[in-house]
Amino acid sequence: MSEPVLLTVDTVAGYLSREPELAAGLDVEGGLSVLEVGDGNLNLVFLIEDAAGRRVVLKQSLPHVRTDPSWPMTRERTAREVRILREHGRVDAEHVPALYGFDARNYVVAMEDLRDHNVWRRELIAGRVHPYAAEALGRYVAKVGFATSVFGLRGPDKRRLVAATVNPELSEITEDLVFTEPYVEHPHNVVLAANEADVAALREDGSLLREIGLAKIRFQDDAQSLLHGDLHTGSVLVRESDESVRAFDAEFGAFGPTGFDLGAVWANLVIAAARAEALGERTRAAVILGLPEQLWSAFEAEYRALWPARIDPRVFGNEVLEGTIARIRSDAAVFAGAKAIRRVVGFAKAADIESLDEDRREVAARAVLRAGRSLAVGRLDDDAPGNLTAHVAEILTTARP
Ligand code: SR1
Ligand code: MG
Repeated sequence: MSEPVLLTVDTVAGYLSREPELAAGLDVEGGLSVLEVGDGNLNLVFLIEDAAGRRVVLKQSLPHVRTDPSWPMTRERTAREVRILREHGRVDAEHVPALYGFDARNYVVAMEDLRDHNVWRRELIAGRVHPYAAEALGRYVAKVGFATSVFGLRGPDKRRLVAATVNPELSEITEDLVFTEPYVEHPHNVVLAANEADVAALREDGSLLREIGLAKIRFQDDAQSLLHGDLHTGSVLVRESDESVRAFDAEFGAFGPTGFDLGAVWANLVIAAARAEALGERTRAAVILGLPEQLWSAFEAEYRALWPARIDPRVFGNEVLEGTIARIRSDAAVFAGAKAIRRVVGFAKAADIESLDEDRREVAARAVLRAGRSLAVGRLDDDAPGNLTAHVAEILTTARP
């Protein structure tokens, strides 16, 4: 058996000639234009167009972290992403890219070209908020969260799906990067000298460490629903003309607590708001800070609307719905806190903060760390997203340069 090929811009056309089922109807022989646009931490991404303007995307995993070749990474993650795409697409095709095919030998997935969309994080950085995306993501998380939970799957079906979607290596990365490394000395952690005291304060905060430790256990133990697993604003594509919103890059997907995906969106909106505040764009910061509430409201409304279709209403009465919603709300807040803090302290920082000049970066980083703490711990007193947002807003404005 030959080694898997590693695609380049120059070899994509030949590869598609040999793998016509991945070409998704493109006329390969008539000539292709190929661009490599991967800008995440892990993969190659090729945008391909034929002479007639038909398009497809190929995504191929590298055997290591793209931004750190000394860090090996299982290529099986592509098969796992394909499985998530398939499951999520079955439930909510509107909010994920269409899947065209998968070459398991070479770890290449063919999917819908969404170049007429933009990455939400880049848009937020450029000052374009796309507020409709929060509500769309709330509905997406509710639909897949419900359909892949015990409310949407019979016990044996759910257990089979849990077994088929385990993602040990990438889940461990999340365990380490989100819940452990920011709280210990680790070479992945880099902050401005001026923020070192802020990080030290977090590490001495017993209440925060308790919540982060317990949240890590929930992430590890709880198989509530099939998560996207990395739903930050860089994993979301938006198109203003028809308010299209797509979650992509689900290679970290696995079963976990439903609130984890909501928390990822929430954290990255706090980060975007901290950037806007640091730049003195207060109105925009306020608009962005209002989005987690819209995310939550859309999630809750959709989840409640799906409730009558649940499996086994004999046992799952309305009080179970209330308990489940309360649990997801509380989880979303602590995961938001953890995910906000990790993007400032550890590996894979947020461009929203990193692209600021040093003075503003210091202020924004401090604000995000304090906001993250407030989300993780403050929710114990009051986990209403609106009230938590008010606390976060206060923290961001107090930290103004
Ligand atoms: C080595 S992967 C680093 C990070 O990039 C992804 O976006 C995930 O968030 C992961 O933690
Ligand atoms: Mg990614």
